[in-house]
Amino acid sequence: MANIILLGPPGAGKGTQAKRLVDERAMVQLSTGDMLREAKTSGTEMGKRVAEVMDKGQLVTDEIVIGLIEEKLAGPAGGGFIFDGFPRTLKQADALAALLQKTGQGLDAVIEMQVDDEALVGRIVRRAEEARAQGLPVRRDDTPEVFELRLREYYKNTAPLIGYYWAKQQLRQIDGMAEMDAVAASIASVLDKA
Ligand code: B4P
Repeated sequence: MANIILLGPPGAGKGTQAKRLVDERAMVQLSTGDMLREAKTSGTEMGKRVAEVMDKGQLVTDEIVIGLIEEKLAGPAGGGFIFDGFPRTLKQADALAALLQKTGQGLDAVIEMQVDDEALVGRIVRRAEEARAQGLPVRRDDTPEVFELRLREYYKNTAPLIGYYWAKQQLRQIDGMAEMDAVAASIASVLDKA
C-alpha cells in the first residue's frame, strides 16, 4: 500500500493516470478537481462560490479544499490514496502532512509530471474540441484564455511545492510528455520502489 501525490501543471495528466491506478492497483483517487466540480453542480451556496472561482481559472480557498480532503481521509484507503491535484499551495501541503500524521499514515512519493506549456495548452484545446464533437459538456475552464490563468496560478502557488518536497527527499520527477502508457510505466516504476 502506498500513498502518493501526483503533482504537475493543469493538463499534465494527473487525472488520467490516477484513474489507471484505481483500475490497476485498487488505489483510491482523491481528486480535488472532481470534488469541486461535484460541489459546483450541487446548487449550494458553497457550490456557487466554487463555480465562480474555478471558471476564472483561480484556486479555490485552502479551507474548502482541506475540508474536502479531511473528510475523504477518514474513508477506506484501498491500495493507498492518490492525491490528484492536491496539495496546490504550501498551506495545503502543511495541512496534508498534519492530517496524515493525525491518521497515522505516511506519504510514500510525490510524483512530478513534467510537461511543457505548449503541449499543455494543446491538450486542453483538444479535450474541449473532443467534448464538443461528442456533444458532451465542455469544462468552462478549458479555454485558452482561462488556461493561461490556470497556468499562472500553477507557477505562482503550486510550483513552490517542487522545492518543498525535494527538500523532504520525497520528490520523483517523470516525463509527462510521453504517451499515456509510457507515463503509466514511469509511475509504476516509482510505486514499485516506494
Ligand atoms: P483539476 O481538475 O485538478 O484539473 P487539471 O489540472 O486540469 O488536470 P489534470 O492534470 O488532471 O489533467 P488530465 O489528466 O485531465 O483542476 C481544475 C480546477 O479545480 C483548478 O483550476 C482549480 O480551480 C480547482 N482546484 C482543483 N484542486 C484544487 C486545490 N487543491 N486547491 C485549489 N483549487 C483547486 O489531462 C488533460 C488532458 O490531457 C486530457 O484530455 C487527457 O486525455 C490528455 N492527456 C493526459 N495525458 C496525456 C499524454 N500523456 N499525452 C497526451 N495527452 C494526454
